[in-house]
Amino acid sequence: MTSYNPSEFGFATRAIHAGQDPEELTGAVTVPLYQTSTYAQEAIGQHKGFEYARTQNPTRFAWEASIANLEQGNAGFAFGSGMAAVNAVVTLLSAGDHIVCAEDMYGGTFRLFDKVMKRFGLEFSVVDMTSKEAVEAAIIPGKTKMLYTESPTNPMMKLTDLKMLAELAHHHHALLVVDNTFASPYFQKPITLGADIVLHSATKYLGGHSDLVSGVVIAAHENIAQELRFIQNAAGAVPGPFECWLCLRSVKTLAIRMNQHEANAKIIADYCENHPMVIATHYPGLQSHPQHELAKEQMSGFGGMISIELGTLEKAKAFTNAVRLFTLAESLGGVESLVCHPVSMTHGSIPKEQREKLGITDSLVRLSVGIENIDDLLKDIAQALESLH
Ligand code: P1T
Repeated sequence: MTSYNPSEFGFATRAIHAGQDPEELTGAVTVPLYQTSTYAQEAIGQHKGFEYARTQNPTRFAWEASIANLEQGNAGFAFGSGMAAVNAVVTLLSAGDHIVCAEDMYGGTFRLFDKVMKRFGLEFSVVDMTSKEAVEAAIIPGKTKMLYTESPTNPMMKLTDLKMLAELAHHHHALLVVDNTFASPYFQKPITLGADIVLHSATKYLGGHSDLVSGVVIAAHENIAQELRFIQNAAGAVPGPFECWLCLRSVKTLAIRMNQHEANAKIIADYCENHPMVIATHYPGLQSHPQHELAKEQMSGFGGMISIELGTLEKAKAFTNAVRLFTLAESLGGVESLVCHPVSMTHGSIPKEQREKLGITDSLVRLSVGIENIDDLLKDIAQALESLH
């Protein structure tokens, strides 16, 4: 396989070529879809390195090589969903180990930790990861084996200082895990900031077209890669080859899509911030964002996700009913714009007191800004906000 070194090739070039060399047998320019569960063996113990498709699939291997390259990691591992990816990462640990995790993250991740992993003896402290003091205070030396964060967070768009967290984690011989779903590797590369493991819900920007559910984990170092490879095969939560093929197809346009998501989101965030019906606009690209400076340092762009506070549940409902181009739906990161009501949709499993402390109120709505014509999106937001008077 050709090596696409990040010091030689830019992101958009690598997104198209890394892991996606023309196939040897026919020269097919697109990686073929190996829709097979098993492989013929010439004799007992003699085969081409492919035995069974949970363990080896050439389409999946191509996608894993592609995403490892884009995140500048050692190796990538694909999973059947983002949650399967999170699950695989926490099962690197053992009963009695302690994880310090962010208080503001996808509700499903919190649910997995709180309702499933605790039953298997993993212990969690949920803290404000924007505060070094809070993270330090939660670390139990010798017992804390992982710091787990999202940045930007879902849905409050908070950032965590990834370099700071990596230093803290490594000082305590713990791993730093970063869910990079919201930024995508185009705008943020946590491994270059010290993270040991990066993961994605590939359902979002990596897939990019709201037509697949998948997940991916990238290991920074070979020793973690070996453990993840073992878990991926032993627990078996692999995606089908078609999902991997779709991801390979989609990632080729990641750079151009992310640029457009961001260009549109910046305009909409500015518009919302200056609109009298919007009480607060959460977007790292706004100067008013409390971590705008950190965003400029650790990200190369601010992404396409915005949350807005509309004041009352009635107004949130009216807004989601009034928009015509923004479809009311869970998920994010597709080419089409979506609107979501986190309290009733994606963050219902976070206890009410914790939600309210974080600002995830009944009147918060989340926008996944798509790549439609910005004039149409702005008109849609404008008419929906006007309808709230
Ligand atoms: O849905 P799935 O592919 O299993 O991914 C889970 C997941 C993990 N991490 C983050 C940051 C996520 O946002 C998600 C899924 N989130 C949604 C479905 C949502 O609408 O927020």
